[in-house]
Order: sequence, then structure tokens, then C-alpha cells
Amino acid sequence: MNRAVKLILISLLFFTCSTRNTNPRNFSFENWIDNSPTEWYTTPGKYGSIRKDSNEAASGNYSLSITKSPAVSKYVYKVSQSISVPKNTGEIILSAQLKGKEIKNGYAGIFYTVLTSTGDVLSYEDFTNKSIQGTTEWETLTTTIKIESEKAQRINFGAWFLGSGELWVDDIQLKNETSTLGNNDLVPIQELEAIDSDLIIQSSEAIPSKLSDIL
Ligand SMILES: [Ca+2]
Repeated sequence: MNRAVKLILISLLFFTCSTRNTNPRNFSFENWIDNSPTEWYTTPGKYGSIRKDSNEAASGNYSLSITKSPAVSKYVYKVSQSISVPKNTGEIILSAQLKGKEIKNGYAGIFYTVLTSTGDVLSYEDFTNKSIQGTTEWETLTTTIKIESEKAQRINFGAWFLGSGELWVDDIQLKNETSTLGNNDLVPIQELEAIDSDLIIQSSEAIPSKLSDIL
């Protein structure tokens, strides 16, 4: 094998590894099977429709688009993953890029839940105060997940969408104090699936100030 070929192969290997490391667990919504983003749990389709969008990408070539009609505006659409709490981490920074088009009668944002091995909630936040509404450019939403209990075993995190309109989600990242968490740090856990009744807003008309009871 001549030196030029070796260099090309090494470059390709490096590029492949780099791509994988910067997009762990499909956080950039680049990988899809049967119109579903791999690794992600999404709310059943009757509450909204999703598609791979190549025209609106905050990173890579694609983003996740979620469209909700006025008929399902009172339901929360959620896209999420569950992972084991990464080792040797006291705080994790969660960020995501969101973009909205005519989001009405609701808003969209990010959330996390820290749970014990038996599913008891240790901490939860849905950041309604950092949400987006209406029509927006890409915005980065960021928060810190504090792992304060030794009982913390899993983290459920992602984005949610209440109301109607279109929401794009892309470039989700988890970082510890020193670096971006990659596939080696992120051990998936089967999602504690929400049942349909969990997704219905209990109050009849008002947009809730907290989503704690319905996510
Ligand atoms: Ca992307």
C-alpha cells in the first residue's frame, strides 16, 4: 500500500470517528429508519407528525421537524431519550437548538428528569420560562442537570411541544465539566413510556405554567 493511500485511509478513519463523536446517540437527528430518528422515543403519531427535514438543520444535514395541528394543541408532543447517569459527573449541561414556526396556544422547550432505579423522580425541570413561541430563528436552550443524590440512576431528557405549529429540534448535547459526553459515556435505558392519558392537559383551557404533571 503506498503512502498516499494510507494517508487517505487514515483520514477517512479519523473523519468517521470525528463524525460519530460529535453526534452521539443521534443527538443531531442525522440517522433515521422508517421515518423515525434512531435512538429517540417520540410521542404516538396521533398527537403530531414528525419528519426528517433537510432544509432546516442547525448541525449536520438534517433536523427533526414536529408538526401539530390545532386539533391536538392541548397535547404535549415529546421527543426523549433515557440514559444511565454518567460516572464521575456531578453536573451535566444539557443544550438543544430549537426553531419554531407559528407556534400558537402553547410553547416548546427542553426538559429533564433524574430518576432512581425504581422510577422515583429525584428532580425535574421543563423550563417553561426558557421556551419558544411563535416564529423564531434557531435558538440554543441550555440548562444544568444537577446529580445530587447517590440514588440517581437514570436521566430522561429531550424536547417538548405544546400547542400547534411546527417545531424543529437539532444539535442536542450533553457536557460534563470538561468535555462533551460521547457514546462511551451514554448508556441507554429503556424509556419509561408515557401513556396517552399522561399527555392530556388536565386544566381545561389555560396553558399550564408547569408541565410537571403531564410529562
Ligand atoms: Ca442535524
